[in-house]
This record gives sequence, structure tokens and C-alpha cells, in this order.
Amino acid sequence: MSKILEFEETFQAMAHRTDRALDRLIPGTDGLESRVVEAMRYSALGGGKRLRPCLVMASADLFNVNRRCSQRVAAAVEMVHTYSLIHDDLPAMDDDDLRRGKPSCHKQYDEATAILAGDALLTLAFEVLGEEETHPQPSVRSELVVALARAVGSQGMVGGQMLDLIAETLVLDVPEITRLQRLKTGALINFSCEAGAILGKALDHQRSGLVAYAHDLGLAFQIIDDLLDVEGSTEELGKSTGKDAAAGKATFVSLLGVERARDQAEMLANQAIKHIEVFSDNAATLKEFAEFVVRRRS
Ligand code: GRG
Repeated sequence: MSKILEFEETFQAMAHRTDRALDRLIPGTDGLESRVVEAMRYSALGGGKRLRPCLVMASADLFNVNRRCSQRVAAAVEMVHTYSLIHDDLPAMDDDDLRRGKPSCHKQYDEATAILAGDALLTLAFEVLGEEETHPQPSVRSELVVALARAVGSQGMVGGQMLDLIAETLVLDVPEITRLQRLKTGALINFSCEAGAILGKALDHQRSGLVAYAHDLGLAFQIIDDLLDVEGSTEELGKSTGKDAAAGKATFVSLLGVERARDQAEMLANQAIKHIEVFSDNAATLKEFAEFVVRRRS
């Protein structure tokens, strides 16, 4: 089997494991309040590439972490990611009607339900990390909770989203866009890779290798996301395209041009791969993941 097909099988298997864990961990739909649970399940299940959960599992596999544990952390990361997409699609934010090829949460339900579904997914993620099944040692669980909170709060994803809203009225330059993206999308990608190191009690040099990998991978991912926004179609991506250009928002592509942006993404993916050479052949999935991120079409 070719290396690409083999990777795609591994990636699919990890995505299925994530779906099963999400299905188990998000409660059933009983009682008068079941509308919010339905909305959580609607947005979290059936759709999405599951890139971040795959990073959690692949980085945890480097340290032979029990898969029942890494799966729970992977699902928690996907819950946080789904919350961010639900809130990002709201009229007060990016105002998008389509997500993962179907009506966005507030279109399918209503704005209030979408806000609550996002809030409940975010809090459920921390509940899952704090539970004993995630890791037998309380210190490991607490490290996961603190690291995720830092990654997605005002010094991480929420801060990046604030900058993104500001970018609608101010023209940012390349260093400012890089910082925005590092926070908005990079911080959760960072946590996804670092979570494996936390679960596996990695040595310092192993952990910093993973953090450096995540840093470059996150930027490469974002540049490709910007390119797809220009070159991809709504059908392929399952979300609306061309919005940044229409809003006059600066992106890596508007600032660097299509060709330089693609070169930059490839350079970053190669650099990311160099950072994990410390794991030699054991890091094959993470290496192929970086290659996948630059060739993806959705
Ligand atoms: C509302 C607090 C808050 C934050 C929102 C992550 C984010 C911040 C907004 C998402 C909007 C967006 C299009 C960001 C660009 C990169 C990105 C995160 C794309 C979506 O991630 P994928 O491609 O999506 O992994 P799937 O659906 O495959 O999971």
C-alpha cells in the first residue's frame, strides 16, 4: 500500500475513534432541555475532518499512552473546536449560514440555542479532562485542564478571535496576521500536540520538539486555509468561501500572493517535520500529517 493510502487509513481510523468517543461523552437527549443537547450533537457529530483529535492521538502514541485516555482528550479538543465554530458562525461574529456542508447551528436551531450549545460543549470538554478515566494521576489531569484553558482563553483562541474582529476595521501587516493566527487557530493545534506530551510525561526536549512542530504546522494549516478560501469551492469545503477578500480583510494570501503563500506553507510543513526528527520513525504519522495539511483540498 502507498504511504499516502496508509496514512489516510490511519487518519480515518482516528477520526472514527473520535466520533465514537464524542457520541459516548455527549449526553443523550432526554428532558425538556434536550434541544440544547440535540444542537451539541448536531454540530459535533457527522462532519469535520477531525484534524486536532488526530494530532492528540498521534502525539500520545509516541509515548504509548493508553488509547482510552488519548481518545478522551481528543474528543475534548474536538468539543472545544466545535464550540468555536458554532460561536464563530453567529451573526455577531462571522455570520455564516453553512458549516461542514449543512446549516450552521444557529440556522438549524436558533441563536440562543447555538450560544448555549457552544457553552455546553466548552464546559463538557473540561469535565472530560478532569475525570479519572482521562488519566489516573490528578497532576496530569490538572496539567491538561490548565494547558487547554490557556490555549483557548484571552491569551489564546479568544484573544485571536478578538484580533480577527479588529482586523475588519484595521489593515494588519504580516507579523500582526501571524500573531492573530497563532492565537486564533495555532493555540488549539499547539495544545493538541502538547497534550500527547502531557499524557505521556515526555522529556523536556521531546515536548519542545512537539511544540515547535505544532507552531509551524499551525501556520502552514492557516496559510492553506486562506488559499482554499480563494481557490476552493463551497461544495468542496462545506462552508462559504471568499468572505475575507469580500470584507477587505488582510490574509496571508492577500499579503503574500498565492504563489509565495503556497511556498511558505510548504517550507513551514518541512520545518515542522524537522522538529520531530527526535522521534525518528515513530513519528511517521505526524510527518505524514504535515504533508497532508499542505496537500488537502478541504
Ligand atoms: C468564537 C471564541 C471563538 C473563536 C473562534 C477557530 C475560530 C475562532 C474560528 C473558526 C473560523 C475559521 C474559518 C478559522 C480558520 C481556520 C479554521 C479553524 C478552520 C476550521 O477548521 P477545520 O478546517 O474544520 O479543521 P473542520 O470542520 O474540518 O473541523
